[in-house]
Amino acid sequence: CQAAFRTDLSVLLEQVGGGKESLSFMKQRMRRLAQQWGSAALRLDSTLQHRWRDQRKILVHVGFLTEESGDVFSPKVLKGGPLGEMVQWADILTALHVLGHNLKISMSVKELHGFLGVPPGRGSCPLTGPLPFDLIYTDYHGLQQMKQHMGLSLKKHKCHIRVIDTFGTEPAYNHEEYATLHGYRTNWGYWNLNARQYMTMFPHTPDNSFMGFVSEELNETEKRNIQQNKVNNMAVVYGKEASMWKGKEGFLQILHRYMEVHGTVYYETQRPPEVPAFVKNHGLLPQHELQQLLRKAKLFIGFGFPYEGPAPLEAIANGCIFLQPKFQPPHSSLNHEFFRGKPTSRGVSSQHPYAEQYIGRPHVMTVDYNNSQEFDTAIREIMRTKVEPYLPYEYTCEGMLERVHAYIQNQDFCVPEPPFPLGNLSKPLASSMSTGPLFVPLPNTTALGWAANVTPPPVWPPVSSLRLLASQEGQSCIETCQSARLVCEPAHFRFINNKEALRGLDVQCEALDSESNHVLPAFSVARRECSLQQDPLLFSCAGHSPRYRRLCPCRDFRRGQVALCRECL
Ligand code: U2F
Repeated sequence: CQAAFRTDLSVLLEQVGGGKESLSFMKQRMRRLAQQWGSAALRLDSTLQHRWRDQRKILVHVGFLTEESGDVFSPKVLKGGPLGEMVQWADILTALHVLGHNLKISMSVKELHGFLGVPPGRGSCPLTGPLPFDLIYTDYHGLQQMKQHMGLSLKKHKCHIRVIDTFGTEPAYNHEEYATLHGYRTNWGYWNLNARQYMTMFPHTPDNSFMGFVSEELNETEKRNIQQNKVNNMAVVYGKEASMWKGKEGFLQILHRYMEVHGTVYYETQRPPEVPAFVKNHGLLPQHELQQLLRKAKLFIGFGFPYEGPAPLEAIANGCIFLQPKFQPPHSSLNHEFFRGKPTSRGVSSQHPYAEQYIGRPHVMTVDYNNSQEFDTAIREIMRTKVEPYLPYEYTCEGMLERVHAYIQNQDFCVPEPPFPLGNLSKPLASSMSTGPLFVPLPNTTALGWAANVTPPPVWPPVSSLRLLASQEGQSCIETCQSARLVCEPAHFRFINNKEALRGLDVQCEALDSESNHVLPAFSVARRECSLQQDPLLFSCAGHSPRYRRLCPCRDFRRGQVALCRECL
């Protein structure tokens, strides 16, 4: 079947059902953004020139909202608890619906059974027939539930699964045996998926796929009005739960010297003691009222928690400057309670690294809060600076639709990706080496060694986007690619895991072996040793080691849409 764009959300709203606060929150959000989704759908349809898109049968099983997982989120929706996850699930459901797929939604284990065709009362019976879905979007809780109820057949069907995973899962943690042997075992990892099956909230882990969410978009008139009505000395504090304000009196005092301070902190009967009397606390607001407050405010200020939430993007989209603390050293699962047990060692360099690295000044200021002089100067600078509302394309509805469309049509983890046959690579590589030892643009697929009469399996992202670089010692491929204004592309590792790539980089190997280690392929300059990767599950952009320079498969990306290469659409 062909998937046709949908601009009406009523069927989706019905499917989501009701009752719980979390579902009402999601539905309210869907209704509020419905028009924005509709017009984005029409624009994307015309950009894609009404091209054929396969309609997929998709199951969305939201594990963390099931009673069986304890559902600790729903009761806190109106009490300052996390809403980021619900924002994202609401947007994923909407994107899949708008793209025209055949969608089933499950929020309980019973519904999950029903959709998978597991007979009632035979909970742990393996699913015998074919999987009735092309794709299943779930989370770590849902994955656990599917394992319990599908038994061994999960293994057979797991290539169809996508795991929504806010903070990301690095390959070393995902590989069960490797994680167990090398100390990467955590509460969540070890599912042996292709790491691109994990989908994150921000594009922070290129080993995973970037799913994201959307933020409110403004038209030119709204933007102008906002700029005219900005109150230069009005600040809103980021933090809807009183605990996020604990120990921040000093900063709040400095801030209050210059600005009127507003908050949206949940409270039951009286002002929480953490919130000083000079703060105008509005209590937790419904999303649209928060947007109105942000439209007036000049500054949205974070005090370090929550990490990587949606709110700073909403503030910047409404013309605020976001001020946040730098973390030196970065916070990670190795040094911070919040990240402990999460399947990643990624370091978070500030409260919101995406805002810091992808947006930056003048919309975002990241400063050392331990230096009160620096903090003070930043506030005064913010009051003087004029900014326009700004929303990166990848966080618009059109951007999210474009990305999810590209994943659905092109990512296929069910066909095995063979190691790339080594053919006559040396010629084109050797000739392009003259452009510099560390930068080798690779040629097209035929030149890469496929015989002329063999149709190569579809390669996505296309090989044309690949640029091979060597890292410095101790550097990861994430950093290496970033420093060349490229992004690490794990799907391209299989093209550079070979002798020819080493030769292309002019590496002298006295010994060449192959091992299972998440920093490979790589070479040691001191020992003149080169090692290739033996286990494709361990290909990792994140890995680094002081002893090795890594071979890095970087790729280009579209402006404002880092998930997609220039020729990816
Ligand atoms: C993040 O979760 P949070 O829910 O704490 O993230 P926030 O950035 O605070 O905001 C989520 C939404 O809450 C809304 C706001 C955002 O879209 O519009 N909101 C509101 O409706 N009313 C208010 O008064 C204030 C905010 C992150 F998303 C999660 O993945 C993490 O688990 C969590 C912890 O790091 O942080």
